[in-house]
Amino acid sequence: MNITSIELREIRLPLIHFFETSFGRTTERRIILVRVVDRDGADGWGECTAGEGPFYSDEWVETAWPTLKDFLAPMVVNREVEGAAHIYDLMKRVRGHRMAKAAIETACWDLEARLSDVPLWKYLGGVQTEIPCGVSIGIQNSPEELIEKIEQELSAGYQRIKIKIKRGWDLEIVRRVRGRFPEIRLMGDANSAYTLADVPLFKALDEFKLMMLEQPLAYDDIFDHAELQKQIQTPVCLDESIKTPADVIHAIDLGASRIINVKLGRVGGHAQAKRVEAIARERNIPVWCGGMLESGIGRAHNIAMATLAGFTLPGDVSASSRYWEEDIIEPPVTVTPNGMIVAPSNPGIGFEINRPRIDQLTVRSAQVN
Ligand code: OSB
Ligand code: MG
Repeated sequence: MNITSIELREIRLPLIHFFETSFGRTTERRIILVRVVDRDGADGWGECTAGEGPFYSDEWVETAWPTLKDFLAPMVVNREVEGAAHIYDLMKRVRGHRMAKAAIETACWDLEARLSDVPLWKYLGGVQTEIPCGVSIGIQNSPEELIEKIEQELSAGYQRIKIKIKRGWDLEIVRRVRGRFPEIRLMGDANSAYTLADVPLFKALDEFKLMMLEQPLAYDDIFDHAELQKQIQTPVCLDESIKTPADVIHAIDLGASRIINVKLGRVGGHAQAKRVEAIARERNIPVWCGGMLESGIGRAHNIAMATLAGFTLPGDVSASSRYWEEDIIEPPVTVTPNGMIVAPSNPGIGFEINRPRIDQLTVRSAQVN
């Protein structure tokens, strides 16, 4: 593989409905897209999952853009490498910035799979021809609106409901939702809103038989989560804290995470995600694919990753129509009436890139040769 040029774009894409977590509300996405081109003009696409501000992670759009343009893309362009599996290592001298790295790395996998004429999910070693889907429902303006949203998603077929929790939107909300839906697969995601001083709250939540509690404590913590897990029945699932394969080993061995949320951007791309999945699978820890309100390109990469054998639980990857008036891929991602996404059969990410739409949405672009 020899990438001769890397094209960056930032697009703006308004969400159909705002998305609110314990760290804030998003109404419009700013998304960096990466297109890698080889010397024969073949291309591949990736998406940077960095958000609009440094809240979910320290990486955000305005750190990712110059890091991609001035450091990462120049490390990859015009270098002869064995293949996409080695791209992450080319960028090793840059510390952190995994979401930016993943944008380039995943684009290279798309290119390589396309050139091999194989769907990316198969190329990565995926084994599941369809993946089970859940939804992540943000904090709403009222409990009634939340209940209504859950009803909608259940009737669309989604297999698991995740609700966001924060101080003041936790125990009573869960009690209400559980009262209305006694049997559903339900979980809560705190996005680091709490500390170990809140153990009594988590003990009280045990009664509601949540599938898991996602990232209750600090975004960079593993140790305290192990302490919390000793004191509650509900399985703890780490999201923000898992950035490297070593983090997964530490979290599992400490008893801090009985389930793991894998996000392609957070761990630095497909090669790292494969390592994370393998480590968890060897230790019988189920994983699932998290979401970052991705456009179709990131969504397609998530689908490919989620076909790996260890992804046994429904993830946060759902239909394009839940997010966008019109996606940037064709066809948009759809979900079957029983809550599955069928892995695509076309080469690479398996969806067409809607170039005119991307051009229309672009607010800045750059090219590295
Ligand atoms: O914590 O999983 C999270 C979105 C943005 C940042 C963090 C998270 C999320 C989600 C949304 O939960 C998942 C999705 O629908 O893409
Ligand atoms: Mg989360």
